[in-house]
Amino acid sequence: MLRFLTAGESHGQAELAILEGIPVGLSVTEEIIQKDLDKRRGGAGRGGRGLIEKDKVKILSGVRLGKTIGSPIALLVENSDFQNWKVTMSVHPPSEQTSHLREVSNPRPGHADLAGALKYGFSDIRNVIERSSARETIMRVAIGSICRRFLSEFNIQIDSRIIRIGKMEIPDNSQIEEIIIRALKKKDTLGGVIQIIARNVPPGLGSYVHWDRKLDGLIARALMSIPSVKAVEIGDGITNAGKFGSQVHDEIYYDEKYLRKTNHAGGLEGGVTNGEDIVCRVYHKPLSTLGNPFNTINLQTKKSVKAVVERSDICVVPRAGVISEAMIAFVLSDVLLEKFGSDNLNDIKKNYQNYLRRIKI
Ligand code: EPS
Repeated sequence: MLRFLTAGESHGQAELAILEGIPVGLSVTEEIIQKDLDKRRGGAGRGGRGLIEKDKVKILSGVRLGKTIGSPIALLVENSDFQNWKVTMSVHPPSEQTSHLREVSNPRPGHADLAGALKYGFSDIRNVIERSSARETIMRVAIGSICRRFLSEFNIQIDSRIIRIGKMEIPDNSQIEEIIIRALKKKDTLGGVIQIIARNVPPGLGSYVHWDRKLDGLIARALMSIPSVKAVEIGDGITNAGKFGSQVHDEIYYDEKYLRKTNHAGGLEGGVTNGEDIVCRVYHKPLSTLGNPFNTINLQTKKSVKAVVERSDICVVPRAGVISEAMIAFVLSDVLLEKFGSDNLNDIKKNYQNYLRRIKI
């Protein structure tokens, strides 16, 4: 139903996206998208790039007089840093003046550098770094913002909170900066865990009938595709694996609608929403650009060298919640459109209300 593509290199002219499948009649403004982009931009653990970029979004198509018109929505965020990288990121072959540009040949363990260079046959890892950069997530957040706007028409809300930075449990956000500064002083990086919750999700989204329509699988794929995410948990999936069934399943009762006493399943049973909140956790690995770089192999000489030290962040966790929220917003919008129709917002709302009446919630 819904699909998007992004384009853009981290230091290229711009980040771009095309989103197709949002129904007619949804109010969308640059201001709404900008609020989410601003959440992604700043915060503790951000490297130098955060000071350079403003991440201002432009809507180029698909919206007329503040409302969607059914055609693809094109979004653009220009990279301010392109001005500083213009020569490096030129689309023209290097002239004599630019031929001194140094190739990146020392891949960072943990990054896409080596695997990407081998896959495409690059001698210059810069070609990999530019596209594998987490800067691409700017467009996911912009897309997610539109999807979130759509979901809010059905009163579905998505938010997130940090559970852990490194090994430290984070009850509130007050210690985050201190933990990250400690890592920075050690020239090291940190990962962590973020919990995302989608509230007021109706039962019956997704499907149990085939593997590629199961909503837990679709959510896991979407979250896993976020740079630095190495594990995804739905509900209490990880701890549940070590418990008895009697400690894990969520008893059903009825109070004008079907409800559960607990929500260990994280709102999903058999790949279908059950009406409880969808609860997921994403596990981010520590970033792989290390101030004290690891040993690696130079692509040209095959000799042992230190990995390249690129400008990078220390920890993405403080600002990454909005990226996971965006990916969940996209997936939920897609399955909602699949179930209730896809062209016109008012038609979809009527179908939705009929469904709620039928299942009496
Ligand atoms: C990012 C932009 C990047 C990094 C970061 C995310 O900018 P630069 O490479 O110019 O510093 O700050 O990307 C990574 C940490 C990574 O590993 O790719 C952004 O705008 O989010």
